[in-house]
Amino acid sequence: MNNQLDRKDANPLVGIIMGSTSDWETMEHASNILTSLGVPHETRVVSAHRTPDLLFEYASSAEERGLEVIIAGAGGAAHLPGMTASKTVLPVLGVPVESRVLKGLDSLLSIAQMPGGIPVGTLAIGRAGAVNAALLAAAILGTKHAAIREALRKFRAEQTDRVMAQPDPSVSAVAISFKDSQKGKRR
Ligand code: RP5
Repeated sequence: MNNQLDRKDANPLVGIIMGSTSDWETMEHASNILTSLGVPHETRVVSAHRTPDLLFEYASSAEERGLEVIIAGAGGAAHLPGMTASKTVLPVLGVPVESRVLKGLDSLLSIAQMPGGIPVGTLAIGRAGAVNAALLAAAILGTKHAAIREALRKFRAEQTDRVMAQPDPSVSAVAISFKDSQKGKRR
């Protein structure tokens, strides 16, 4: 297990919470993106079902602690994002973690189907959702923090450049399979 769990930058603007340490495999992608954009954040396990009092305390104190966005990832009966949203007016972005039995469809529906009045911005299931939650958090913060807005602009430009630099998919496919074949040989 990665020891980045329970990380805390000075003056974090984003809180990344998740229902279990088993969610880290997915949620670390959100943390990595925020780190690459220079967004101070904290990460920790807060479970809606196993630590409900901690969840209430975390969500209700988030604003006064200086957080501006919360990213909440959970799987299965994924109540963490919705319950967090019910205790704060900060924007809450929900990441449905892929569950073993239902492949994350349960997580997705649990997070997306909020009653009118308490919104959770729901992202895609799994890694793409975690990445996009971080990018969306940066976009929200970017309306106020110019440095984050510019970091996001740079990220997007570099992403475009990478695609434009390799327009021929057959060349990339050959390069990838060559890399894979070399990996085996080095071991
Ligand atoms: C949810 O139950 C967590 O968010 C996690 O995705 C899922 C399974 O948790 P563990 O049994 O792996 O702790 O609350």
